[in-house]
Amino acid sequence: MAGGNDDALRLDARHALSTRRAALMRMGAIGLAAVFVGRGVRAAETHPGDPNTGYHKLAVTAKDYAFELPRRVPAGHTEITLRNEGSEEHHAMFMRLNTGTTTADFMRAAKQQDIAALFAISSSIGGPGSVDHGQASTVIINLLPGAYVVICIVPDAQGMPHYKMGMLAALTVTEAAHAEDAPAADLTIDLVDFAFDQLPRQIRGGQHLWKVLDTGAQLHEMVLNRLAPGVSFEQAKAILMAPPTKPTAATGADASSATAHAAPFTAVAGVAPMNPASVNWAVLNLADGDYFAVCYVPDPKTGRPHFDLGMIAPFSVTS
Ligand SMILES: [Cu+2]
Repeated sequence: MAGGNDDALRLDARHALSTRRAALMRMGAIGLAAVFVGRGVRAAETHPGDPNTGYHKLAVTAKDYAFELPRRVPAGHTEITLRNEGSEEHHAMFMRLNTGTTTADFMRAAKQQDIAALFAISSSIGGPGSVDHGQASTVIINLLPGAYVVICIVPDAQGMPHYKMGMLAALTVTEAAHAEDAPAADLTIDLVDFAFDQLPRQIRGGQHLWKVLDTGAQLHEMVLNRLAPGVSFEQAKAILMAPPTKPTAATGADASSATAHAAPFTAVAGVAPMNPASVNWAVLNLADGDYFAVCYVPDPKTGRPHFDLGMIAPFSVTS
């Protein structure tokens, strides 16, 4: 890529990203333990058809700003697909309510400024990871009976987490009606503080089933971004690492104009932020290309996103 285009690309993307990153840093400063930075500008892309793993299916649709999903599902290993029909990036985090916590308690806690209020009464078992507009992500999770609320904590350009704008939906998981075995994974990835352990640099194209475990002490996610042709991992990393720009009245306009340009990378699959000891199986159908895995969850101590601490890694897919 020519130097001029390169600079323009970096500048455009940085505006969009740094706005959300700046929002994250502000939230970190007021004690939010788990909200994380927004990311890449979007690009329309087709997504692969429904995977067919043979597991019970749960379809979730994300819009700006709402979820559509059934109110009740049976327990057991479940293939959960999130389709993003919104314009912003979204994920579906499955928050399992603690014993004694009601959905009404959760909805009240969601009105508090600090997301820590949610983690005091529930924990995330993961879910389909963040994807951009037009993309779909699929995971298999062993759903235990109980009360859940599905939320999106990706922030908008002003730093408002989407769950505060309507992206939260109650779900009841009823006693098991089906009891399949756990899926057989072709790869196991540990989310540790702060790395993607055992993520290979080279992956064969096509269908994959990755077992993803949070073996760390913090909340972690794995977002798989596909780099646009001609964009390098180093460029993408530089965009993410760029220091936040000062929020100004013009920043919002800059961010939206930047999205009119080609995206340097697109979120195509992954697993949502999950509490330690959670297990998700990511159902993947990867086209050839260059990718990177990233975790945007902030470290509660420093407020720095995990990718700043090492949780970002490139890989390539070739058939
Ligand atoms: Cu992380």
